[in-house]
Amino acid sequence: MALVFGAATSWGAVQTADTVTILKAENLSCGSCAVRIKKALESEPGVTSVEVDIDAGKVTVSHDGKAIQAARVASVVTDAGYPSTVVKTAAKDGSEKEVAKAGDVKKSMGVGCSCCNKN
Ligand SMILES: [Cu+2]
Repeated sequence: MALVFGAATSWGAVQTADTVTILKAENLSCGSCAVRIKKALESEPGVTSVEVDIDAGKVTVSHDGKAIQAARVASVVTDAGYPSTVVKTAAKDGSEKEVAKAGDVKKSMGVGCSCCNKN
């Protein structure tokens, strides 16, 4: 079990970030969107780091594949107001895992930040 630092989790348990999941998120257009997504994900047990690319609408999440699965990662971001689908989820050792399709992504328009909702 590897110790992974850099997580903004407060509960302090040891987590293994053995999985990287890439999401495509909609409605992502400014820095506060990125912060919102990071906060939502980092409060989930098992998530160790979150990278948000606003221009690409891409969210890269390192997480413990057992503690939280890709579909759950996508639904957390969706619930935060950014409808998301799993683009890819893979073990960090390079072996591909089956991509979990977040088939039940629900549209939650109008929940994003005010700057996004302007356009
Ligand atoms: Cu925004």
